[in-house]
Amino acid sequence: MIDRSIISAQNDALHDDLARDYTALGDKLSRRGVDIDAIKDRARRFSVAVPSWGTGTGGTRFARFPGNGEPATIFDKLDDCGVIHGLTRATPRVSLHIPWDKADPSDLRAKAEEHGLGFDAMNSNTFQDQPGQVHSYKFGSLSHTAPATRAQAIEHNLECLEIGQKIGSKALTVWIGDGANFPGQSHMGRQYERYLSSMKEIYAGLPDDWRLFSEHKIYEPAFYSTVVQDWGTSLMTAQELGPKAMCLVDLGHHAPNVNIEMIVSRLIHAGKLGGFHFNDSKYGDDDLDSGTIEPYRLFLIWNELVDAEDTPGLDLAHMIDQSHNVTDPIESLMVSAMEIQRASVQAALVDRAALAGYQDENDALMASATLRAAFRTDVEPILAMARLEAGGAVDPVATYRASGYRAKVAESRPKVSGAGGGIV
Ligand code: LRH
Ligand code: MN
Ligand code: MN
Repeated sequence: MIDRSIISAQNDALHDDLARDYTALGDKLSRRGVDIDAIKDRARRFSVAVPSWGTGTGGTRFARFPGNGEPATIFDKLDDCGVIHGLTRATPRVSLHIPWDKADPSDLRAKAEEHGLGFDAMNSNTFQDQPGQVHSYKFGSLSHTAPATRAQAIEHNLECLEIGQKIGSKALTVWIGDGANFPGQSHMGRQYERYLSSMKEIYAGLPDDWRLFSEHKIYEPAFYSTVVQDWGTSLMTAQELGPKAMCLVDLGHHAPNVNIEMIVSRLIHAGKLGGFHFNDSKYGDDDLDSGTIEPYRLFLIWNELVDAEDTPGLDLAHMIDQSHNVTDPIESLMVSAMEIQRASVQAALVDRAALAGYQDENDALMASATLRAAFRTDVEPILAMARLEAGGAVDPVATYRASGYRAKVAESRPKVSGAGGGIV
């Protein structure tokens, strides 16, 4: 993929400066009673899954402007995921979307193993019609009024479980676009009951060691009401389904200004937080690169996760869910993985004993300053050292650019035109 010698040459050039920066930061942290090597080990243990669909250039409903050397198949996508993990050492798993990524499971497994990758949650797709599909999802899928359409959508989810079991996945994420565009279009109560009974059938097919994630989203494609519109409905669903059902929080699926870290805290309290789709947003489900718009919010979410990390049974599936319209997706995914990792490491620097003291004393100013002291710490030397020691690149983007990977794969991958297209 990317020649080891290119990674080494790039790393060698940066090594001395990094070693100096790491020592200086270590001194600074030790004055705060923090052992930098322990934090670095935490950075090394961090991982987040890459969405297969994020490796291609995304689009809007207006247009898609593809880049050169875009992955044409799931195997190309897995090659790109291999590059992302090879350089960042932080993304050892890939999340697949079916039927977009449908292929012989043994071939999928072999290709993933070639890159030392595994598979995270499977994602079903009943928000689009596929060629040859008998029943349309135009008016819904798992909550459709017609039993035959619901049966088809259930069957698709069961097929995802089947494929997932063959490739070593342990979770299924269900997100549906079902809802209504107009008041009165659907009976909101009956529609939810139909959804729930479909989910019960999927849950019944779930292997014992699997989990079922329900992903909420406030709106889009339905613009008046959505069946699983918020964490309330998602939690209710997970509670009704049983212990293997959990909630998945996609950061972009909330109204602007919603306090997502508080949702995280509540779901942890309920024992129902299952995982994340990380991304960032300014207005809605923008699917922008993680940490590019509201890095403090990302930190605050991680602050809740670090605070609760010893909670019995808390086992989170961290995944990215982004759409890259104007950047090279490999670069965006690498930077995003590192930004999520950065937030997790910064959150580990919060002086929790001091914070608890300030909270108990109602010292709002010092409590908030304690969080910001951790957020303001430049942990880049820790992340870079963790990457270096794990065999990755000190500067993944510079190394990737120096490798000429995109131009090389463009020689064998088919050219795609953006004319007329727009999706995810
Ligand atoms: C819906 C969503 C969901 C889908 C993905 C493509 O907006 O976040 O996770 O599977 O986008
Ligand atoms: Mn998502
Ligand atoms: Mn989304």
